[in-house]
Amino acid sequence: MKIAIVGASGAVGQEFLNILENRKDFPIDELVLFGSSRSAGKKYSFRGKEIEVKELQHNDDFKDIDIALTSAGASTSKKFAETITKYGTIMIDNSSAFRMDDDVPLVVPEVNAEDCANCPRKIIANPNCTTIQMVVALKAIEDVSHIRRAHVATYQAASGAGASGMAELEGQIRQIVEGEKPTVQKFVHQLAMNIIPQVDVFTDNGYTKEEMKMFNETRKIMHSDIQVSAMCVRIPILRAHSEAVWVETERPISVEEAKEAFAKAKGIKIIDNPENHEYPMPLYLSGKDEVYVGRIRSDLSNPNGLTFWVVADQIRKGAAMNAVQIAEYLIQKNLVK
Ligand code: 11C
Repeated sequence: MKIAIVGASGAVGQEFLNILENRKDFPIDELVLFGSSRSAGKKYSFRGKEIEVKELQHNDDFKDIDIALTSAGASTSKKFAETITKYGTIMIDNSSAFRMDDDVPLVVPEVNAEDCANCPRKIIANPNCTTIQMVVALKAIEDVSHIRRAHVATYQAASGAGASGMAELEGQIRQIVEGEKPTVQKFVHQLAMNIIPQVDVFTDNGYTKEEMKMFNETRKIMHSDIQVSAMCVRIPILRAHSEAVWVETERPISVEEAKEAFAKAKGIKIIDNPENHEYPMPLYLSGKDEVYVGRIRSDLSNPNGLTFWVVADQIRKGAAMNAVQIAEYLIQKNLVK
């Protein structure tokens, strides 16, 4: 397999390198790195070799590439999709550019891997990180009883805004300790010592784009009429997003049934021992690949309701790892050119 990473110097690009380096079973004959003119020429080591980042350009560089893992922002994805896919390369795109297009599958392998088989444009979209971790958990419950609605409040790390978001939070903490005024650039307000109830821009209905992604992407991935009402919040931690989720199912599900469903679901680990103060926390789950679920209990306000807490590393399962799992599925099912 000849694999490309587009956006190799970004936070997700670096995680692609890290995952592929350590996933020894992933069959790579050659890895090619692409980036902007700013990143071109940077070198990264991979499986004992130095690889130089090439500038992403409109040429035939993708001719022999089987799979391109792209994470360079929606405008770059739109601009280069044709160049990347024109010789049959499959583009697994981490941006929001094509997610809601009818002829582009939006895939979380634990939920709808089989949608990969139908990709006429050779583009498979990777969902938004907050959606990915929620649908892995929702799928476990959906398999027991159809979920009519979900309410979710997110606690999103600075990593969602990329390497510069993390750098801004670290910089603000340093500036506060040194008695300086924190610099605010990436986020709409100071994030250190604060929480910001806004992720991305507002839409006409009062929800943010991030919140509407959780509504629309969840329905597409799960092939469901589920209603999702989200409140997305940025909190001052570096990486791994957390979510408080309330679901209403068609028939009441007991806590025991829910625990059993989570325990046997793909990609989920349960940490749920409240008596020992054990539940998923982002500090300890950064760098992990699974979706962690805890605080599983009945919703006191709804006889058909369940509530639980979900944590996953936003850069890994929320981005790079999900895309790599899609690539592995394509290879395993012989869906590559
Ligand atoms: C955040 N979820 O935490 C966003 C980042 O649509 O891929 C990812 C945005 C996206 O800021």
